[in-house]
Amino acid sequence: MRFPLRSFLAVAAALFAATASAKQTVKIGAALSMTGPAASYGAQQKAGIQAAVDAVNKSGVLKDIVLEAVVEDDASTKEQGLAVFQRFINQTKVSAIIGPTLSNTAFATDPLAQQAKVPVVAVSNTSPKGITDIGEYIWRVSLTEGQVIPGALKTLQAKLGFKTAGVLYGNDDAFTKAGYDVMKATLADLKIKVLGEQTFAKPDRDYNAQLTQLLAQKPDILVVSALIENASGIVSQARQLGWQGPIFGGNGFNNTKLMENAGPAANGVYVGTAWNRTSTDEANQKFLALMKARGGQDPDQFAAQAYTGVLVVAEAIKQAGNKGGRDDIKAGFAKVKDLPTPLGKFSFLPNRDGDHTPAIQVVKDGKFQILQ
Ligand code: 1QQ
Repeated sequence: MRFPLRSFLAVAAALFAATASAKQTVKIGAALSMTGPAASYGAQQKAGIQAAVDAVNKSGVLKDIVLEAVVEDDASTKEQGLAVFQRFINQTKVSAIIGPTLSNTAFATDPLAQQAKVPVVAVSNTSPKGITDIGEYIWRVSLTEGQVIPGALKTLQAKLGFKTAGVLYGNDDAFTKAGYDVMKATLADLKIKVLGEQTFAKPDRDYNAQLTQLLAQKPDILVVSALIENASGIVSQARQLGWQGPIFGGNGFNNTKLMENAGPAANGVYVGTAWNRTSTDEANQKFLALMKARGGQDPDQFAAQAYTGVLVVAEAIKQAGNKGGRDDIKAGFAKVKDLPTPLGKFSFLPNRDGDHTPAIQVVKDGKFQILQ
């Protein structure tokens, strides 16, 4: 029997259409601080997420699934974070949410996602308690202050030999307070005497009164829990007051804005970090090369963690048998094991927090350098 060309073309076109329509878009909502006090973390996170989405789509690892990142500004506030989560859950109908940037916002938003059964991947929340405790839909890539600070302070004490400390922290933010709790407990464990403690709030820009009080006690080290805008002001003003000693900062300091704002005053700042930028692991080298090729600012820990968040969602989809529904992704997270990422081989702990090796960095010659 002769098969007319016209029928052949019709069948081919139908087949093509079927294949083309088999492509399925999986939306990931990214609630990031693009404005407000956490905006410079958000900029890094957005760059990391977009790079990862493009890399995953280009790799073809998810076969017919195409990832799409929908980025919305949580404005560094609980109120805006809640509005964004509501939109993601009910209107954009995302399969998973990455964010929000601040722990302070996550405590308000994540219960909403938990209730709606939408999986969340925290990529920058480091408050040790309470985040993944919200429920089984809440997972976290970012190491907590409890996973980073004790080891970092111990190593630094052995290196620098400090015996006393002055402590300064923000008392109006869930993360800065939680970081302070970890710092205080660690200093006590290491028998480092706290000579004074001072506080500030996010809108503050003048820390001279608190710093003058602390420096008058002549501590060996200044220990600070702050978000980036406060952190860089504190560092500048401490140096202006003549402080030449070490400053140890919590996770809020892990942002390139520190050197941009504080300039040479940032030299001698030490921070525990979840990202070892000098790692020669293939996944890290690929990340660095990709970010460089895309241009824009030099990536920092926040970019690396956000990039990793997307890789983890992609791996969960793969582990779920290439299915991108909300419950598929949640079930897939439990199967992520030793995934190669810029942060190292990544797995989740049974409590859904992340598990990989941290590092310590110091600002030297105006740059973050990994302490060997
Ligand atoms: C938190 C943090 C901030 C410093 C990062 C955005 O770690 O809010 O948990």
